[in-house]
Amino acid sequence: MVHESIGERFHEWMGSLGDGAIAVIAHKNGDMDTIASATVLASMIGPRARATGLHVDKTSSRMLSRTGMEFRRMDPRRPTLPRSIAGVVAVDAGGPSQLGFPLPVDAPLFVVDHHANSSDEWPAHAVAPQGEASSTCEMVLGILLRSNSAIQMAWAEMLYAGIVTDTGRFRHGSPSGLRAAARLLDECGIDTDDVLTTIEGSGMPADQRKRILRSMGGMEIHHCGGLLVTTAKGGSHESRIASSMVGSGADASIVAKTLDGGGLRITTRASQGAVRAGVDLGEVMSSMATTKGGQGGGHAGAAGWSGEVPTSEAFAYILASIGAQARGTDDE
Ligand SMILES: [Mn+2]
Repeated sequence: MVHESIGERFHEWMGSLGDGAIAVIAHKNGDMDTIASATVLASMIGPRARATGLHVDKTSSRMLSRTGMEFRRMDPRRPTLPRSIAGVVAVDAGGPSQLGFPLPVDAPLFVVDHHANSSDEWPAHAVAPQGEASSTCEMVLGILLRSNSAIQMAWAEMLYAGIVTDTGRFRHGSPSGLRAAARLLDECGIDTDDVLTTIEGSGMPADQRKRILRSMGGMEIHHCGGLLVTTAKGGSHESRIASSMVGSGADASIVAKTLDGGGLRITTRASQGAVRAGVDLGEVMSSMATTKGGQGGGHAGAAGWSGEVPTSEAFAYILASIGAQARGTDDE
C-alpha cells in the first residue's frame, strides 16, 4: 500500500547496473524531502552510493546533524560526480533542470519523484515510475520496504521529517502521508515530538521575521474568478510568505523574488478549497515556462517558476491563469 511497486522497479534497476559508484542526487533547493530521500536511499544502497547535491536548507541541515546521515555538498562553481559512475538516482526533482547541473549523458538514470507537473523532461533512457504521493520520502519508504534492510532509526527520522514538511504538517496529501508516517512508527518507535522540535528549530532571528512581515504588509489583493489571490514581493523565505497569506485567508498567493544573479523566482500556494475549485498551480507554472521561458512546475496547491520576466508581467500571467482555472474557462 505504501508505494511498494516503485520498490520492485528500483531493485530491478539496481540489479541491471555495472560496477562503480552510484550518485543519489537531491534537487538544487535542498529541501527536507529531497535531502531525506537522497541520504536514506544512499545509505540503504551502501558504500558504493553517495547522497549529493548543490544545497542543504536549514531544516535539513538540522536533521542531518541530529541523525548523522551523510550528504556531500557540491562546490556550486564546479559541481562534479565521480568519474566512473554506474548509475544516477535523482530524487524529488520534476526534471533535469531542478538538479542545477548537467548529468552525465549516458549514465543509467532512475528518478524517484512525486511532482505532477514539470516544464522539462528526463532523457528517454530514464526510469521514472509515476506515483501519487504527498512526498518523495513516501516513495523511498516503498523502496525500503521492498529491500532486505531493516529500517534504521536515522532513516525513519529523516523520512518522517520529509513527510511532515512536504505535506505542510499533514495539511495536504494527508491520507498517503499519514499512512506512510504510521508505517514508519510501526517499523521504528521514533519520538515524533522530538523530531518536530528539531524540524522547527529555535525560530528565526528577529530581522528575518521583520522582513517576512514587511513583505506581507506590501501585498496586493486581486479578485480572480471569484477567488481572492494575493501578490507580494519577498526578499527571502518566499514559501513562508506565500503559505502565511493562504493561512490568513487568501485562496491563492503569489510571491516574487528578484534573484541576485538577475532573473525572477516565483513561489505560489493555493488553499484546498481553491484546488477543489479547479486551480492547479503546477499546471500554471509549467505553462508559464512554455509561453514565457524559464523553468516551472510543482503541485496543484504549491508550485514555482524561475526565469527572466518582469515581476508585473509574471503576476499578470499567473493571475489570469488562476482566474481562468477557477472559472473553468482554461482550455483543458
Ligand atoms: Mn517533495
